[in-house]
Amino acid sequence: MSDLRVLTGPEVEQHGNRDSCWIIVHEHPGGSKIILKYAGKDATEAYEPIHPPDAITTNLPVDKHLGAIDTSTVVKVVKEVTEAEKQRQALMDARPPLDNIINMHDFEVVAKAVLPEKAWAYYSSASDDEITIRENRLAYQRVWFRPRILRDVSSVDWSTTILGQKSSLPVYISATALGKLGHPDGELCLTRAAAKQGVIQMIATLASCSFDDIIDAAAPGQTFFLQLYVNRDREITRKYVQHAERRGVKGLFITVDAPQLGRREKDMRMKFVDDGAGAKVQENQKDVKKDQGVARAISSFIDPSLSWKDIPWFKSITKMPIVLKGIATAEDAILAYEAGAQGIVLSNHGGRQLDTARSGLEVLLEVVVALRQRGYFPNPNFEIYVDGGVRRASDVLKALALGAKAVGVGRPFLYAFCAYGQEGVEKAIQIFRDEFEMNMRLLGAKSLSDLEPEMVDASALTQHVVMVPQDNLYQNTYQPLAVAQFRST
Ligand code: PPY
Repeated sequence: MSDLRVLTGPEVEQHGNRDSCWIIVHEHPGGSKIILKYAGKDATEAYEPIHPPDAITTNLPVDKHLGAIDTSTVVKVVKEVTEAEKQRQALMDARPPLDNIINMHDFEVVAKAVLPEKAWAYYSSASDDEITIRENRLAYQRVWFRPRILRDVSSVDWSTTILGQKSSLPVYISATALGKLGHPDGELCLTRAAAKQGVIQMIATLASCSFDDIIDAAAPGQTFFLQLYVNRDREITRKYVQHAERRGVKGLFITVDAPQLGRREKDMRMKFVDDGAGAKVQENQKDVKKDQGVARAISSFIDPSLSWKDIPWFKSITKMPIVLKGIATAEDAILAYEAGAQGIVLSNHGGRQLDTARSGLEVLLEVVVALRQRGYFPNPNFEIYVDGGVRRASDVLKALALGAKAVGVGRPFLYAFCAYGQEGVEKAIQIFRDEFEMNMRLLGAKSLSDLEPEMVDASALTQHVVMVPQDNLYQNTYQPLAVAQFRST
């Protein structure tokens, strides 16, 4: 780069059109329309949340870098502060104090209020009619406890290992993308909190912070897993995986439920607002790229041809344990075991992929039966994880009683840092701890190894329509539970 010349703002402005388009930011897969929107201008602010800092140096050939910019000559695009933005800032200032946050739902309420509309739409959205995302919660409510008593629960221990790595909780921070849409420090909030609390973080391929920035921020000995989207260009994937291994990542979680990204309509509608009327989603293939929301616009690198035949290749390029993330049937759980995976995540991608796919918790029932029948379960070298809809330690205990080794939690930690930064994530983990202590005592489990299928009644789990008589007491007399309160503005 040193022999490149220094450009000036006016010089860049000359190239603000389709024929000659230069932009300033610290092959664009999101299509040309978004580039043209910033043609001849400083695009850094829009660029940063959705591209890790090394995206350009990694992906753009050196001869395509035009040069360094003399920033004193650049006219900043003055961003208009909208009413919505002012209101959002006011709500941010009036957030409930962190001490008043007592459960995961509270984080979500605050995040919804303080996040920019686009970020909330991207994070909270799920596919199609959002039936699966709701089912992820409901599934836990169809499982009831069968608690045991008189077991001397004066001390209870909820620590465990996940893929052989120590974890202070049977919970890991699952991968969520684009963290800087919601907080300037992005995923580093998770890294710092995880270090303090002894929790494992799964780094997302599409994190806003670069992989190296995250690892560089780690405490000595801190454990990470890597979530992998497999690139059409396998060389890029090979380098990425091997780099992660060299930097000490302890498990490779290959996402297998996203050959194409689900249609998340909340996210897609945001694009309408931003790009003006007339944009039509998927009216024809050409339109798709530019009007499909934050997520789909940047997903074209993901390889839809990924298949079981690729698993031996992954095993040949890394010694990290391989876990397939996004298994949804007993049939595929068996194939994963037989392919030599060291684990599976029963997941529907937070309800963001195939709508009306079943909850991971429900899938767990058939997976355990099928693996057991073949002598594949229990097996210390093959672990089953579940994610989606977990909001309470009681949810985790249900999954563990039914055979899971640990659960992944994504959105709650994301919302915690969007609302309160690193401290929010630490508080979220502390809430889980408090809930584990109480629930394990009440369930009669001194340690996680005491959990067994007999401690839950999951007989209604596979029944998707459960008749419940109307409860007049609940509907007419009960006082609804309160949520965290904002201070008056
Ligand atoms: C998701 O949004 O569900 C993801 O897994 C992350 C993502 C983000 C953008 C493109 C593809 C996937």
